[in-house]
Amino acid sequence: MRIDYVKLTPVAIPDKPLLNCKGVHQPYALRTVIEIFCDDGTVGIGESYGSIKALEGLREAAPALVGLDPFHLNELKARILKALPNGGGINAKTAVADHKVTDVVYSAFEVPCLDIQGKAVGRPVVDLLGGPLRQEVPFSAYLFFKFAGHFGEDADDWGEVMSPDAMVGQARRFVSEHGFVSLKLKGGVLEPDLEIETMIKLREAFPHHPLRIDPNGGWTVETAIYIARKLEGILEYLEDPVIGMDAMAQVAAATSIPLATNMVVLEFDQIAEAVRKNAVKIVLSDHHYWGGMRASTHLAKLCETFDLGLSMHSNSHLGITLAAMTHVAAATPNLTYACDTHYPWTGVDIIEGAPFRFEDGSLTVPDKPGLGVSIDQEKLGKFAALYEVAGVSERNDTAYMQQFDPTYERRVPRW
Ligand code: GKR
Ligand code: MG
Repeated sequence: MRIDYVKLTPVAIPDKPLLNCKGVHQPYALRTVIEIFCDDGTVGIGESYGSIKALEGLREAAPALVGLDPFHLNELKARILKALPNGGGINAKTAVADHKVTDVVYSAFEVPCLDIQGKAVGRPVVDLLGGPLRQEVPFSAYLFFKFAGHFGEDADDWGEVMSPDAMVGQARRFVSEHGFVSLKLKGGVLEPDLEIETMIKLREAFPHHPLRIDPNGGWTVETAIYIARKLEGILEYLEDPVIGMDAMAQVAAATSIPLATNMVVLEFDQIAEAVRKNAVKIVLSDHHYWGGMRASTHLAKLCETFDLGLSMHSNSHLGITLAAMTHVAAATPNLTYACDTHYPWTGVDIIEGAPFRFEDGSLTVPDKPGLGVSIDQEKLGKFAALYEVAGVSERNDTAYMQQFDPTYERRVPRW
């Protein structure tokens, strides 16, 4: 079996005005949908970032896949490294951390190759990763402060959530609609005392739900230590309170709350420094940038070796990504925390049939051959058309926030 050709479709998917420490989500989140066609008619699918640099990297490397045996993932990596000799990162200047284009492109093409392999041998992808250790994968609710509606538009059905009490209401809806157990708050948005109050109110409303807060490095070391002291005994972990390995180590030394990260440990060679400096206790995996689904299971082995916990990161995404996340999570022995997901915020999908449904906050691992999901071409066409008219090729939460508030400045840390 050989790869005949690769089709890349950038899509724009409607998003909600969700706030973080750098601004607010734009009306559309960008993704790229990948289809790999083999000479025997098998098609493998995948989903990756839609930012312009990721898309350009995918476009540049795609021709190198022609003729490749989809089981030969080592050669896939070699061909991508050769096709993208200049490497580089994919993230916009407004982002705080960056991801390597070669890792991102490899990951993006590995998923459809594994989908093809699974279809060829009649087994779900999880079996190619060593088989499932759990049939149900738990996900966490991803709580966001948010504006009532997009700029110049009416309120959406979530309404405005800009206070601790409103956030408890949002959490109640997530828990009642999806059954989520762990609750994660995107912090760094309101002033620190209000975010402390939010976490305390969430604890009162949900005494048995693990709680996390992630300000994406939006706090200074002093603020982070102040907040950590107030939230001792309340959080299961504190994610990226500050930016930089040394700053994380300073906060870690001052609190008993374990620190988690998807911002200072996002490549294998950063693990050594994190361990040496005792900067983090939990690393977030993500097959889109750690170098694929298999590499995510290798990360798990390293975490076990260094006695680090493992959780899973998410960005705005569709169901192909969710399926891949679920396969990886099911095959990872020490994924001991519920995975993040933005899926409920997206509210639309391009997969055939009904979108994924969380039961008691968990998803059942798909058991059909490959990823277990397929593309509804009509839906794909609709969101591809939206990409063409949306006129956005890069995420810029700061610029969008400036439409709401022209005096807003990007400041990380903010508080
Ligand atoms: O969607 O605004 C967001 C998040 O802040 C996202 O961009 C982060 O990558 O969810 C992510 C995180 O855990 O840092
Ligand atoms: Mg994070």
